[in-house]
Amino acid sequence: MGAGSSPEEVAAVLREDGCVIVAEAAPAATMDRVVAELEPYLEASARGGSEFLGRATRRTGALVARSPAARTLVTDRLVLEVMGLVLGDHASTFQVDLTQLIDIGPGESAQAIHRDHWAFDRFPFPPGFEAEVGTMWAATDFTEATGATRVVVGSHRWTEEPVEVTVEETTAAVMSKGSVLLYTGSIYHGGGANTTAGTHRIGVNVGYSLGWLRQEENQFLACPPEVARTLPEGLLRLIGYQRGAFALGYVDDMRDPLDWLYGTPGRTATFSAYRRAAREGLWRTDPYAPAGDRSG
Ligand SMILES: O=C(O)CCC(=O)C(=O)O
Ligand SMILES: [Fe+2]
Repeated sequence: MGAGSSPEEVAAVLREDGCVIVAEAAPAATMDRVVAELEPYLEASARGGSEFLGRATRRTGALVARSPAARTLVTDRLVLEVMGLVLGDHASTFQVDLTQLIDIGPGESAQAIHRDHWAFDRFPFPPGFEAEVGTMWAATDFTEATGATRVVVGSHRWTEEPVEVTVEETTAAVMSKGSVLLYTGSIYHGGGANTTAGTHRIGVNVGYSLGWLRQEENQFLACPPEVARTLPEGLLRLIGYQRGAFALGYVDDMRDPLDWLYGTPGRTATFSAYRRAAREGLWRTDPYAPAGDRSG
């Protein structure tokens, strides 16, 4: 779909197919900045220690703390509006689940085909109930040869879990740099094989999940309080500095993590006020305003 598509249009395809590509949703220059900012970390990252993680693949995380350019992807307006439709429709909040730059190097074999929501101890989420949605931003052109992510379109509807899904059943999510693939936690997919002699496939993987689930990447350690205090309110809420549901994740005297972060008194007493603050706060690009500065 084109970058001018509405969130409703993108969400409809995502619900129908389990995945959707939004072409050139970010400028190529943004992708170059992300890679440049993360290059030292990527250099220092070991290759994967298992077949699943990829022995010619390097992964580096903590993107919110390490890369200001990556923050623009994490908070991309279209992506967040789509998440609001496909996750926020059946939960009080959604959150960042993980952030990872994935560099599939030449000679890498295809990753085992899997469902990302297996991470939740293989809890059998009912078909149609999405716990997680991943995004994969192309930081290089994604081609069949470089190892574009492979998906089984429609497999989010499968009620039986087959013993194995083969790469032959998948389609490559071919896309140009700056494009983004959105895919549900329930769709069968995997990183592709890189059959080139010297071309790396680099993707920025940002996952989102329901606010009441444990995050895969621990955002509080990946982005500690001193870094968190430099971030806008919306991004803070996304990485988990808010209650994930009315009663989940409060601090001391039932304060919101944001109030703990800024040393301000708690203020949200009712469920509806909590929910309104969470929904409106997601869009705030300025620092968190302490209690009393706005009506809650
Ligand atoms: O790198 C990719 O294209 C996909 C990676 C993936 O699906 C995973 O690591 O869970
Ligand atoms: Fe995956």
